[in-house]
Amino acid sequence: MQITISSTTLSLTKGDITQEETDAIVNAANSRLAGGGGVDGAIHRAGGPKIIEECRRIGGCPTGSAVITTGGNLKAKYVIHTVGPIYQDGRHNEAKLLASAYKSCLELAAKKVIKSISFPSISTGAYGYPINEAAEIALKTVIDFIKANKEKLSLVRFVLFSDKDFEVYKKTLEKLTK
Ligand code: AR6
Repeated sequence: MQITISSTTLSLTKGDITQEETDAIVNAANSRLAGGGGVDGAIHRAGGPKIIEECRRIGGCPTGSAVITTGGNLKAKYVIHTVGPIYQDGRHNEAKLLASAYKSCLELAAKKVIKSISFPSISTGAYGYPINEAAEIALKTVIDFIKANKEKLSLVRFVLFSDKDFEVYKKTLEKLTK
């Protein structure tokens, strides 16, 4: 599924983010940038040791922020590492921190003149964020950024790992844009 907003294409796809050919892919990292399971593990396995070496030099990333490294052996030139919130009960600033994670990635991309970027569904795996709520925050944040920063990005992709996650994002995007 794809739509165009102020000359930026926003697309949703099911797949493996490590295979993306956008300028940058986003990693759902932890605040120590230490690597881990899920999409983080997949990106480091596919991208090779250069990425973790740069992560070690950077040292860490607070929740809701983002940092950038090489894409190593990936097709993407860069990996933008962000840290989403660990979901507790929804009353610990989770929504704001999740929006901030997406926004920080988009701002960093714009600053680096990155034209295309792929996101996974941040915080909805090991960090336990309910996917319906997370999808709405993710898509709203991206749409607001695109509208406020015309011409900066040509393509924003969400790469969802399961049919179920894809369906949730698709329904949410339809609801937000109808
Ligand atoms: N491509 C796209 N999406 C993927 C891939 C992939 N190759 N692999 C998994 N996903 P998670 P989090 C999906 O747990 O919740 C790590 O250990 C997955 O199905 O990767 O932000 C870090 O080091 C889910 O929908 O990230 C942190 O400690 C989504 O990516 C912690 O997990 C996010 O799940 C971060 O947890």
